[in-house]
Amino acid sequence: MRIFDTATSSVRALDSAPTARLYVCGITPYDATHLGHAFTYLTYDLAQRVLRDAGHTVLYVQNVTDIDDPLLERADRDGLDWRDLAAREIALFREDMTALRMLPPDAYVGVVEAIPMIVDMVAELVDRGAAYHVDDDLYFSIAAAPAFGDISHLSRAEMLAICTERGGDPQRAGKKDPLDPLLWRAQRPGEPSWPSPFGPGRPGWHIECSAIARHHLGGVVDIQGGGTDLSFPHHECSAAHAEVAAGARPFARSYVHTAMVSLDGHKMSKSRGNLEFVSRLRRAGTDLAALRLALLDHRHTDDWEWTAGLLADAVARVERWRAAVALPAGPDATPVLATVRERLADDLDAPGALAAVDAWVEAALADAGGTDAGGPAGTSSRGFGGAAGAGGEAPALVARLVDTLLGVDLEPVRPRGS
Ligand code: 5CA
Ligand code: ZN
Repeated sequence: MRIFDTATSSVRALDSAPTARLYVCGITPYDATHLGHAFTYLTYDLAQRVLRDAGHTVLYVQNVTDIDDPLLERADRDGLDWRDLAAREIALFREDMTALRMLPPDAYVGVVEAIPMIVDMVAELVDRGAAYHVDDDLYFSIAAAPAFGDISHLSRAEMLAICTERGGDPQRAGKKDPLDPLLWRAQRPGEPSWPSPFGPGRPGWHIECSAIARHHLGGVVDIQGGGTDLSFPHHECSAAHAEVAAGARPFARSYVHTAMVSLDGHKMSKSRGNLEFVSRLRRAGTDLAALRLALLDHRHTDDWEWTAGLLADAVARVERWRAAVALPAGPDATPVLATVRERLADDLDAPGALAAVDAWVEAALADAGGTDAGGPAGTSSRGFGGAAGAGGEAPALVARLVDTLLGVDLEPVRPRGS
């Protein structure tokens, strides 16, 4: 499998070791899952499917930022306990991911439960001389990380501008370098805190991912994933923490960043409020196989804009797919299986994979409209139970490959309550 790596700006082969390690940055649970989140998690769901199909064991870890400024601010605004807000949004996220048939991570780890391992890692960075105090807060010195900047390749001016936008504090007095990120934030009045050798407080953002990835995956991760908005400063800083603590590079072999989904001309974001929620679409009775197809019809490397028209098109598409796999027979499906595998292995070209299924569906429907729905004798299809790919076996093979490789269930939609 080949995938686009931000650090080298190139499509690279993933390491072909038997076990593939994926670390994907999870949500900050202060609001519901929107389609941008869903598109990001779909990227790694597909990566997992392709790797498993190729025979790899996949170890997939995702965090959840269940303590951070935006969560405390929202809880305060809405008069909620931050723990209740996080628990509610995490439960909704998990329902949304299940409804979209995302393969779950092997470990889904909250920051609160990970505080001991985070404290250990901060202590290591202190021991290595990579941390310093500003008042009672602890900062990481990027000067200790010679490779800092090698993932996102931004100019210093760009880094400074983006850092302010994405939770950094370059203007704070007393820092050695304005870009130095916070490792441990000393307790402020009214804020939750945990005890530590550096005083009561809570972790900075980036160290959570370094510590959780190291604890649950060990060694070098194959893919560090998230949206493009995480490449800087988040992934740059968490890789720097991990590399300095380990005294070895790299933290990840590939840094994979999913492009942004927008709505009304702007990146869909909780802070801006231009959102389409998975849960709203679910409540509206949306066909979730169609929703998944609508997301799949975009490359993970291209930004795109959500519109209701995309969903309508996907509904029409999935209806044709369902009609075709319900036929008693169809054209040989083994080439479709080969093409879908080949397209997905090529930097997760999901739209290319969908086009291959479309071609089979149209041929099957055209054949069914004619006289002879049969085909030549089947050939065996690796990994799909030795199912023959042609004639009467073909529709079942297509349904299975669409289910397994694309995660789209083509069972007829049953009316609610039955
Ligand atoms: N908790 C941190 C990561 S440690 C965080 O960024 N949380 S988040 O809730 O803001 O985002 C969760 C994931 O969704 C991130 O990978 C982010 O890059 C991705 N994401 C957010 N908005 C969009 C969007 N509009 N399009 C695509 N992906 C998005
Ligand atoms: Zn993260």
